[in-house]
Amino acid sequence: MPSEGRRGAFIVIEGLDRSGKSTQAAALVSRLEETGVSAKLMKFPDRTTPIGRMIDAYLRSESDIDDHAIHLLFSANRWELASNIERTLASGTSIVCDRYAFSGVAFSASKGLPFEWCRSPDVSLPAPDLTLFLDISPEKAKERGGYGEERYEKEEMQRRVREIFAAIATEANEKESWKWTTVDAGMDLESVSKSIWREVESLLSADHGPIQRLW
Ligand code: T5A
Ligand code: NA
Repeated sequence: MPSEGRRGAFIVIEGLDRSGKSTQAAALVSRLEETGVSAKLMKFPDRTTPIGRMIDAYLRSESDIDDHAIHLLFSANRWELASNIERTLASGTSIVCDRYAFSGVAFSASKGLPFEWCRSPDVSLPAPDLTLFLDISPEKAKERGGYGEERYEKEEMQRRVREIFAAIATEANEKESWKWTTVDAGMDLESVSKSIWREVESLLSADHGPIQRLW
């Protein structure tokens, strides 16, 4: 349990489409609360804001937006909630965040935009203390209902996204302050939850120090 005055932990859950991020993020928030750790669920894109509504229309193919412009909107959607993230952590509440800037880079870079260009708008956003990357093969993800409804849910795109996530993982692990852990998301729900909880427990017992910045 966190000691008095300690900031909350910033935990990001990343992964391919249908890897079980939303399921696991909600389960993790419940488990934290049961353990007596105050926790809040966040999600990107947050489709409820004015920027989020533009992103939602784009993802559902109701509008066409230039690749660069939609990338900046995804980033702007994180920036409009960045101070909220900082306030929440400072108040001692932990955040479990369903997707973050890593998705932003992985999806836009897989469309052919330069990797460094993709990273730049997210520079100096709060960095997570732990990123749990739910890894699943595109074949297995496809077996989990609903695949193919939205713009990026195509096997070839998901394959490229997975490769870029692997490159991001290698780089993230070189930075000691923000840990990246790959979780086998092809297992049953309970087993995935257990792997996640093991990582989170060791994070909670450590001292977080000040909030780091991307990248
Ligand atoms: N994007 C996002 C960008 O391009 N740039 C950005 O900056 C950001 C933030 C929408 C898209 O936006 C892109 C990436 C995405 O393509 P989204 O709203 O998060 O992002 O939507 P999805 O990722 O498509 O969300 P999904 O719902 O598809 O995936 P989840 O959350 O990974 O999966 P979940 O938990 O909903 O589970 C999917 C199904 O699988 C089952 C569930 O019950 C559900 O039916 N399931 C399992 N089945 C068997 N075994 C398990 N272990 C299971 N876990 C879950
Ligand atoms: Na989701």
